[in-house]
Amino acid sequence: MTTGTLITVAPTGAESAKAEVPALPVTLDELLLTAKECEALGAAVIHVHIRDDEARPTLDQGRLRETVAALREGTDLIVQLSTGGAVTDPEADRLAVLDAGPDMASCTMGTLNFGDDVFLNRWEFIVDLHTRMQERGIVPEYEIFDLGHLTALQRLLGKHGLPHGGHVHVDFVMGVPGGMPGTTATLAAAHQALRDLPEGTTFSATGIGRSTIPVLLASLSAGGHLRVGMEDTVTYAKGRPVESNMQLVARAVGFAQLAQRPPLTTTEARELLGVAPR
Ligand code: KMH
Ligand code: ZN
Repeated sequence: MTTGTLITVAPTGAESAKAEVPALPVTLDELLLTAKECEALGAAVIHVHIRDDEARPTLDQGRLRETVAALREGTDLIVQLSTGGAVTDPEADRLAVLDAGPDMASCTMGTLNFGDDVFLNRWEFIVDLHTRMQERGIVPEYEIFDLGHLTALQRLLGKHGLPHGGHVHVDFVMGVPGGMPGTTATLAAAHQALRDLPEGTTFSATGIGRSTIPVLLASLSAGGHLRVGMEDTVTYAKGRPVESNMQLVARAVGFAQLAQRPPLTTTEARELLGVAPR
């Protein structure tokens, strides 16, 4: 049954520089304001990367804890921390992200070329992330950058069991140079491949850069959910930089309403994803 639309905002990421994208939220105050405004517009989940005082990506444990606490205090959003971090982050720091106690965390299902870099996700590291999240009651979002990552997920669940909460939710991250392209045909193939995963598995999708709108439309039409934000998209339209994450969330909400699949509330999103109520 097609339900409303889960909208995740990914406001910051690790790839864009504040100097080049001044609207990027990099301080805790900027992140919190963005979170509150995106929640008011219809976002239910926030996918969080944090920055240091020089606006560089960091996985500093104190900052992560402070960020989780501030988002919980100031919003009802489901707080999803990135364990992907930046391509330069060591595995130990990425695993330690879970110590900050988020509601959810990302878990990328394989290694891929990432532009000129390599985003390393060894099998043992994926297993560590998955099993630690099971032990700690953190709900994973499995990040799928390529179709083979779905096969890896099938293997992971077969060997190590369902995630905490029992529900499987994946996010198709499309259009990364080195990953699957952000096209309707590829989204349809990825959607088809979900039949090999547990019944009831849900998906979101996000398209990097100019694949943003095709992926958004394809996901809505296939019964999927949406991730939007400046982690993935810094150009709103040809020649027009994104002004804020709110602009991207507002556009996603508009498309979801047109599709007669209005945004899920945070309570509905918790039910869908198997995240415990606050
Ligand atoms: N920044 C990328 C290297 C995630 O957040 O889990 C990884 C990424 C995926 O963004
Ligand atoms: Zn991310």
